[in-house]
Amino acid sequence: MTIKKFVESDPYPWPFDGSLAPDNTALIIVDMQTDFCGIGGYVDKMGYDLSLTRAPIEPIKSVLDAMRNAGFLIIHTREGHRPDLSDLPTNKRWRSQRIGAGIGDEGPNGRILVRGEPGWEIIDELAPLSCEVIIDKPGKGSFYATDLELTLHIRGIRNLILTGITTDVCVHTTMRDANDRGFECLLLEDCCGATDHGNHLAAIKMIKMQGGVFGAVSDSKQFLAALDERG
Ligand code: C5J
Repeated sequence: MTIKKFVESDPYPWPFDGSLAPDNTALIIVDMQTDFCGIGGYVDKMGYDLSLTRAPIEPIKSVLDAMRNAGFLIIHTREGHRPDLSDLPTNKRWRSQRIGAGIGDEGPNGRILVRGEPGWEIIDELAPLSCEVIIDKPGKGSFYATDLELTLHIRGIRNLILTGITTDVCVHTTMRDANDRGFECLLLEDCCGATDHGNHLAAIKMIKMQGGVFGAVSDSKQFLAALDERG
């Protein structure tokens, strides 16, 4: 007999068929890097309120600890570019310079959004373990120009729990791309944050349209309660 497990979520109990287990589900933590939530990083230099992108740190940590203990696959992503900037589109660089946070330029945490620089590293609170997967991506989505899809298929993953920053940009792009590839997606809203709270709320609302057009939305408490149920 298969025991079905659902997370209380909106607009439907997730996953759709109740098949939720460590061998078919992964946690994705998107871009919890100093450049997006640390002092002197890319988001800080653009003048946004860091408390919005730091708010998900503790909720993510609680989900990360529980999923690590239960043996789920953990995936971290990092947005960033090669030191020679050969993978940085000219218009992306131009726009970032225009707003005072030029990608590739020197900042308080080294060169902004450049691989290997201190600002590009994942924050200590959520540091990956050596056994965990890290996906380096040059864009907003985690599938574009990466081996994420191959990694998920090899591990037999069908369900994705989405967390990280920012809700409306990299998390949303990743969720949309995952949904189009047939993955069953759940976004945990307190485990995400945006540079504008209105955009965070709008991004969450968009997911719930059309019966769950990109998947479903829940939070860390409901997710942890579902993990606890029946072990
Ligand atoms: C952005 C991201 N917002 N991680 N990146 O540029 O969402």
